[in-house]
Amino acid sequence: MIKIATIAGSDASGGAGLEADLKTFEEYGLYGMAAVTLIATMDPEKNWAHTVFPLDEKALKAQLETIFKGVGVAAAKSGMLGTAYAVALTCDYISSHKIKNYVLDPVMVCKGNDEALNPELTTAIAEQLLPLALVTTPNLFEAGQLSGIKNIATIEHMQEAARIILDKGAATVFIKGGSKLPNATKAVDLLYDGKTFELLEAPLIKTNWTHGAGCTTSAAIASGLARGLSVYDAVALAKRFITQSLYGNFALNQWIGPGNPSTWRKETLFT
Ligand code: PXL
Repeated sequence: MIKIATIAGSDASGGAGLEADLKTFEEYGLYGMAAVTLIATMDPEKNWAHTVFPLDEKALKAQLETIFKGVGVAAAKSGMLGTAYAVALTCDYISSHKIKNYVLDPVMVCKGNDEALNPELTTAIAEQLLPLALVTTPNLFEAGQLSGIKNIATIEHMQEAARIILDKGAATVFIKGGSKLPNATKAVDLLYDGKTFELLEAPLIKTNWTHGAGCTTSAAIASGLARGLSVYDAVALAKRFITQSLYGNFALNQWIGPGNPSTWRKETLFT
């Protein structure tokens, strides 16, 4: 059995965070483990406002010890870290256990919330985790924060941001969410390894129910790497996987709706 881990927050509503990661690992036929960094809850009395409850440092370290020392993994990803000690511990365990297939999802916001959760963490993530990651998967907002290019509005802006993020030590960057560029007619994402820019295209799925799409994408890339795919092949397969997942989108309530990572399996079984 190929083992894989996520270091991420728990989304009590189940669509994003480590819940999305574990569902994705399962679809790839992997044995998934999770180190919980924080628990995110949403208040139905307050328009689904998010609250974040970080786990204490000792509890996070004990989970990382269980996973990386006690079991071992073929790949890992990190998502919402939320605290400076979660960034430092992630750096410590990924580097000391020499995890080559490490995917950094530099989560800074939840969908629907415009403000970065912890702006001071952006620097810590860039300095400590970017150089360790084989693939870094910012959305447009996060690519803007990491590169200093605000208002990424064109493919050229995405390319410029990717160049700057590579200069900061990333090995490969995959900027997601070209579907959010003004007047986008396709979901175009950008992969850059310092040599070539690859545009990955998929049909634009018009829905607001995309909660967890970023988490699912980075988990799928890590899963492909765990299975021995090249970076390009892992990213290309992840792009197909997230497109399929978004075809299966649905509403959880009036505020939020996720994709469905199992759509691919159902389509294979029932169509
Ligand atoms: O989608 C970003 C995200 C990541 N991780 C957790 C979350 C969210 C958004 O809600 O709750 C735990």
